[in-house]
Amino acid sequence: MKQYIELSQEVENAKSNHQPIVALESTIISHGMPYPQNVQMAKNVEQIIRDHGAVPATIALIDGKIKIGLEDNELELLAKSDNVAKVSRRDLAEVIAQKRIGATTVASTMICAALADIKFFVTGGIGGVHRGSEETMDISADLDELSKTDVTVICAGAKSILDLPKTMEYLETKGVPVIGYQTEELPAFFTRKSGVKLNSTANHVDDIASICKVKHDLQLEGGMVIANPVPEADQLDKAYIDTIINDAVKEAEQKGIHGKDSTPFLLSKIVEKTDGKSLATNIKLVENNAVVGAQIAVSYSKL
Ligand code: PSU
Ligand code: MN
Repeated sequence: MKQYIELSQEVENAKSNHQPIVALESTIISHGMPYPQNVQMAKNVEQIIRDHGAVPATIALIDGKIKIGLEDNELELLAKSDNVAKVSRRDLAEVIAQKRIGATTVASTMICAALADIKFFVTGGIGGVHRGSEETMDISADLDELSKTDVTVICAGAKSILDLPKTMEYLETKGVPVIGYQTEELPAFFTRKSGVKLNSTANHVDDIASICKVKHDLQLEGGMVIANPVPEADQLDKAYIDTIINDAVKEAEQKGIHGKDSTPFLLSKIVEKTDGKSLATNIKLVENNAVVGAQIAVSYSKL
């Protein structure tokens, strides 16, 4: 297995020094945001994690290797190339075998992080149960991964391109803890509220770290979701963004977009229709998640 995994020097050093490490995904870079904001976001988020006492490890597939920690030129490659594969669990072995460039989703980043023994992972939003899933059966592989792989994912909830109540039901069925950070509601990515009540809330990062510790000690399989709302000042108006999301979902239906293309299509439509306002909020919320994710990882490392 080791032959497929390559740590950057920074991550290698962090491992030897037993420093807390925070994983980052690459689909958010290559299929979630336009260039050059995507690469700037990736670099800023890494720096935020360093500034809060942890070491960032952005994960991607390059030249037949799972890279844990990317150099700036590798981040640039993922941000710019138009032949980057979107890699979920299903695609992992194929893209490595074919030595293609692959961007990892939440699901595959969790797998790779677990292979490298990294316990915390920061992103923007997780995939979920899509609207109309009764017909399409479109449920992100992220959700099943969360039930299998022991990595804690810090995110701003999920976008309301998804069916949020069904996403929560699915996670409950699969036994995945979803903990609101200083919130009692599932955040809806661009907005702090979704109307979906959560079962657990933590008001301090130390409380989250100690829940992680017990879960690891008990060897309970699967991950956890830490739902951290976008800062008040950066959130979008709910009615405004809901209209735009509804239009984007309709357009995807009309164009027959489905499968792995669905989420990237919706994300880019939303950026287009908001004249970039959604992108600014998206970047702010990932940065905010990076702060909290690094704090949780640091707290955990002291237990
Ligand atoms: N949601 C976002 N931004 C993203 C994604 C989701 O707000 O970039 C990406 C993540 O990589 C997530 C993936 O794992 O989309 C989910 O894709 P799908 O719905 O095809 O499983
Ligand atoms: Mn899907």
